[in-house]
Amino acid sequence: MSNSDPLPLVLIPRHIAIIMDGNNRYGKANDLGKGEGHVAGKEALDPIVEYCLDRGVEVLTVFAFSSENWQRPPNEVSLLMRLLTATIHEQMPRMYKYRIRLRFIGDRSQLADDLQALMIDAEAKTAHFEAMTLVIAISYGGQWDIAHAARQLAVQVQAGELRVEDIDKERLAKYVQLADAPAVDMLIRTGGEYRISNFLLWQSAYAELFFTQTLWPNFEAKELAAMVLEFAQRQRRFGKTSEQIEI
Ligand code: M2E
Repeated sequence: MSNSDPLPLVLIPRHIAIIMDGNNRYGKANDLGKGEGHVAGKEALDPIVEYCLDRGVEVLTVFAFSSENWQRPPNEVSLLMRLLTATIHEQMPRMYKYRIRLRFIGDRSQLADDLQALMIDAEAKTAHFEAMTLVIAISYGGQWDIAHAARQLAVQVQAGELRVEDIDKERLAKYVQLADAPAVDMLIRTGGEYRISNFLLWQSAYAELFFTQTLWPNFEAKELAAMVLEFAQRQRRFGKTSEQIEI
């Protein structure tokens, strides 16, 4: 089967998550100025979104800024914040064109008020779109996500609305970010490191993992297509014992 042949829908990942690593190394390798690697990285997402739309992927989640990224040099943090803001503005016409719902996950309380307002506005304006959901993780950490969910259950216990004995993984699952989305099927990391780096810990419990040396600005839809084919082959092997995905 070639990379571009259609796959049966059961073999298409419903949710792809990407750790877009390698922007700074790309900048150094290409003699770009400080931070310019992130500018290059900004361009790489569009063809990936188009591939996912074309293939019927329901949710694409990208790690734009982690909880840990706050510890980067202040100049880089402020550049990333400006780039995030500019990118959201720039992406809006594409969201309308392709009818993509834009959502954000992460600890918004740490973000500037104008960025928070922009995020709310972008979500509201695209909430009715159904072609695909693009999720941008900003100030996100998987441990924050789980702690934040636990805290909401604790509030219910404290209010006498929930008994401790009724807390289980199904109950907690309703309060993590993206509780209403399918679980992550494929977790991809570019840039050559073999870590999950506190990304969607809960949501990726059963995800197939993919790592590539390719630096994020060089990551192309054809490499993603090859990974999706590999995903389908892994599912098929697994499928030998599973009636549900036997085709
Ligand atoms: C992104 C943000 O490193 C980041 C710089 C800004 C762009 N970027 C990478 C993103 O992840 C917002 C939207 Cl709407 C799309 C992509």
